[in-house]
This record gives sequence, structure tokens and C-alpha cells, in this order.
Amino acid sequence: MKRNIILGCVALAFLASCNKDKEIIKSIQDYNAEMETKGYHFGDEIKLPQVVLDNAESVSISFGETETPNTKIDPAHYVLGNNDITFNIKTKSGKMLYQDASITVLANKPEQNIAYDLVAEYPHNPQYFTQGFELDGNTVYESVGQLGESKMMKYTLGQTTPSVSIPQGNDIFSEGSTLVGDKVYQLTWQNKLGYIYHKSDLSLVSQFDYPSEIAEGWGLTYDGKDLIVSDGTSNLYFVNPNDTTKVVKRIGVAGSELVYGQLNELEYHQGFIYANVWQQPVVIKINPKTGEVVAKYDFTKIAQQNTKGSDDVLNGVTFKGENMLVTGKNWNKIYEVKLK
Ligand SMILES: [Ca+2]
Repeated sequence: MKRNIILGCVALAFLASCNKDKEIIKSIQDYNAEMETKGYHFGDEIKLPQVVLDNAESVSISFGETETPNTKIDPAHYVLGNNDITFNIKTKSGKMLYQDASITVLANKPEQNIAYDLVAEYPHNPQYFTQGFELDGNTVYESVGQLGESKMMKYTLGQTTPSVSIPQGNDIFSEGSTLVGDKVYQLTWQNKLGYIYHKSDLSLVSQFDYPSEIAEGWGLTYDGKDLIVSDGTSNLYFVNPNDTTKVVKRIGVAGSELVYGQLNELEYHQGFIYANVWQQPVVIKINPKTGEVVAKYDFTKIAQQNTKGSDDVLNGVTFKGENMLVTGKNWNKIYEVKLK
């Protein structure tokens, strides 16, 4: 929601200054709209319109509780991706004007396009609406979604029949899953509920609640310390697996030209987070400290063989040694690629 408040514009005597206030607000709105498309980079200055500079005694920027007069895009205040801020303008006539804005910060370095060779294919049951996908040794742990069909299961890579399959209630829509030690964690889409299973036989250990700021459960992975959760936005949330009620860190994910939204299935591998973008045949490699997208893998050719509509899209990334495995919802294959 955008907000602007211009107080005291009722008396006729103030009409001229009120018109000026409206001009100031309009100039900031226009500038914001232009910059929301273009984006900023760290080190850039917010270049306030001339009408603001001419008529403001002071301008500050607030981020929730904190406030700064600094108009530089400084990592002390901004993260990559979308930042909600408010411009606070004190006019020379002593009035306060406020305008909310979303500041889009992009990475300084372009993401690398990484090529790969297809080295192997394995069968995948096309009935599986893949939501979570992880290989451990030669065992695939897969979470399957859709109401009435949701389940958590494990099977040997190369086979399609699960050795264990735990179905869920008809009101549950399963999402991402990940291994945490000898447990498996699984998210649900809108049930606001997660499950923890024993890895060995997928017997249920317990359920958990989400932190309230995670609106929906999408993808899930584990970096050895925290769970990493996607919720269909450009944000990734770090959550302690032993206390799932709080977000310990949030990053916004952006490349040099765009903020990557709709992040879905995830995989943490050797210091980086890999994510596929919903309804795009793309996997991105993300620096977990900053959210910067450092590399991109284009799976257009593989997706073209499997994607007929809007549901059967690429959704499943894991690693087999140094090679990446990818699959999708209702795909009949798992692909192993060697990254160049
Ligand atoms: Ca995965």
C-alpha cells in the first residue's frame, strides 16, 4: 500500500502551498515509479527531484523503526531485492509530507550463464506432483503435492516405486522437503503447518508451525544450521529447525537486472543455494549471505520435452556428487547434468 499524507490543505489561504505540496509528492511518486522499473545498485544516490530539493528544509528516509538523512543506497540500510521505505519531507513552510516507496536494489555483477552436458536420465513417476526433491546416497526423498494426493516418500534413484510412502489427509497440500540429520522436514502450502519424520521409515516425529511472516510454504532446504524456506516471493527465510517459530534471517534474491520472484524448490550445495523459479525453466545459484544471483542454468530444452501446460513445470533440484539432478511436476524423467 502506498501512502501519502498532506495535512492542512483545507484553508483557502494555504492553497498555494498545498498545490506545491502536491507537486512535491507527485514528483516523488513519478521518480519512484521510474526507479522501481530501473532499480538501484549499492553505492547509487537517490536523486530527489528538483522541486523537492527547492522546497524541502530536510528529507529523511525511514525503514520501519530506523531513519537516516543519507540518500545513498548503503548496505547498512538496504538489502538486495525490494525494500519498503518512507520519504519524510519537511518543507520550508514547516509542514511534514510522507511518501512510501519500494526501493529495488539489484546486484552489481551480472549473473553468469553456466552451460552443462546431459550425462544421464532416470525414470520419474509422472503421477508425482513434485514439490520437494533431494538425493541422499542413492535414495530420493520426494514430497508430492495436490489436495488428496499429498505424501512424503522415498525411493531408489532409477526406480519409481517408493520403498516408503506416507499419505496425508485430503485437506493437506504438501510442499518442499529437506533432510536435517536423521529427520525429514516437510512444508505445506497454505496449511500453515510443517511435518518432521524419521528419515529411516518416514514415521511422524512431530508437527511444527511457521513463523507468521512466511505467508505460504513453497521450497525448503537446509544449510547445516538453518532451514531455508521460499514462499513464492523473492525472499528466502532462514529458520532454526529447533525453533521454527522465528525467522533468524531474511535475504532478497536479485541479479544485476531483475529481482527473482516466485522462488520455488531449493537445494543447498557447497556454500550456495540453488533455486528454480516457478513456471520458468531456470535454476539460479544464490549467494546465501547477500541474496546475489551469481549464476543461472537454462533448462529450456529439457523443459520443452515435459511441460505441456502451466502445472507440469520444472520443480526439483538436487545434487548427485558434483552433478545436478533436475525434474519437474509430473515429469517422467529425472535428468543428471554435468555443469561446465
Ligand atoms: Ca531440492
